Amino acid sequence: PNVTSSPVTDLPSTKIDENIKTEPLRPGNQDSYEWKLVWRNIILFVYLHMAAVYGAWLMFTSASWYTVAWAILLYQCSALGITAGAHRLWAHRSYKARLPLRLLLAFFNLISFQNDIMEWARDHRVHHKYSETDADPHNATRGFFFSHVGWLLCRKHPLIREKGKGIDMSDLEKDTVVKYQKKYYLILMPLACFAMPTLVPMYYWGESFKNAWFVATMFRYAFTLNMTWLVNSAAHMWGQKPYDASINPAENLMVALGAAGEGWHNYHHVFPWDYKAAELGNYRANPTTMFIDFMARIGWAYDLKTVPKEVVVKRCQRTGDGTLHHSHDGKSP
Ligand code: ST9
Ligand code: ZN
Ligand code: ZN
Repeated sequence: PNVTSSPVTDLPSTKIDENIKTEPLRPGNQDSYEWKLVWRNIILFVYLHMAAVYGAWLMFTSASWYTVAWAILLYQCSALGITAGAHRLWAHRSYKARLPLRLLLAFFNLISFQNDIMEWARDHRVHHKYSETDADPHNATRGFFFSHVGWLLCRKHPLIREKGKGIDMSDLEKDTVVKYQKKYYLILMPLACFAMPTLVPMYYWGESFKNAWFVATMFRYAFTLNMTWLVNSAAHMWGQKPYDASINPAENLMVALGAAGEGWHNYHHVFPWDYKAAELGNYRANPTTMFIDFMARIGWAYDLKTVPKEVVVKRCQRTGDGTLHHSHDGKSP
């Protein structure tokens, strides 16, 4: 349909504060506060990625298959700590979780080391509210590299802090699990992300320190980080836009596959409160939804929020790029 340019003003996810929608930064035309490099981070991330390449080599040449399986398990658990935890539960409140599930997700989240839940959720709320502006921590209009990892290598744009102050975080301040995860983060995170992943293979199946460290810890951590970052870079650049053609976030199957179901990013930016972070059923490349549904069955998750199909269909007709055609049988496709 030819509705791609119609203004979108009815949804919080796409509401952009025109006051702060500034020129995207261009090379050679940056204000002096931009690209204040943080060398500590650059050095650590260069080491991490070199160690991860070595770990990938060891994975095929000398590590035990148990260690490889362990790395895969850690990837899946830490992914859930981000997707089902920091993202869909805490940042978006798209469902509610009882204490045991919150504890489990907070623990998984520590394995992923992507900053504490509070910091992650605040950055993410700012990202949705001020998408593709200087107040967006990983503003994708600054290019693939910046939105992928560059934003973690330099000082934040002052607008992030300024606009971030206005974000309501009171719900998370009241969550004791989030509070304690933050309070003890610098003790718990190194244990969960680095010590435990390395020591378990050494203790339980006699793996060498070298294999355990480079495969289960360095490679697994770098891999999980990059899969997450692809949501900010690739899924903000490439893919179809059936729900809103006027925004950058897109439906990207490859990203969904690597990021436990978080690649359906056009839908997610239009309907961020949907616990599935995607429209289509059948768990299409969406293990996180499967996990939340399972938790709902055992009563640990409840109040799962979603969007009625009619609302989605209308929105597609109004603002989508016409790449998705809904069937009219009343069932979800
Ligand atoms: C990592 C995070 O990798 C990845 C997040 C990805 C998000 C993806 C989202 C996509 C959707 C979900 C998909 C999930 C898919 C998962 C798939 C899994 C397979 N509002 O930070 P500072 C304040 S982390 C309000 O030092 P600098 C702040 O409170 C990797 N205020 O800024 C502070 O105030 P005060 C590991 C804010 O100095 C002040 O500003 N971690 C906000 O510019 C300064 O804060 C790292 O590498 C806000 N939003 O430094 C660490 N933000 O002084 C990386 C900040 O009063 N971080 N403030 O306390 C750093 O080293 C630094 O933050 C920095 C910026 C160098 C990047
Ligand atoms: Zn996004
Ligand atoms: Zn989100």
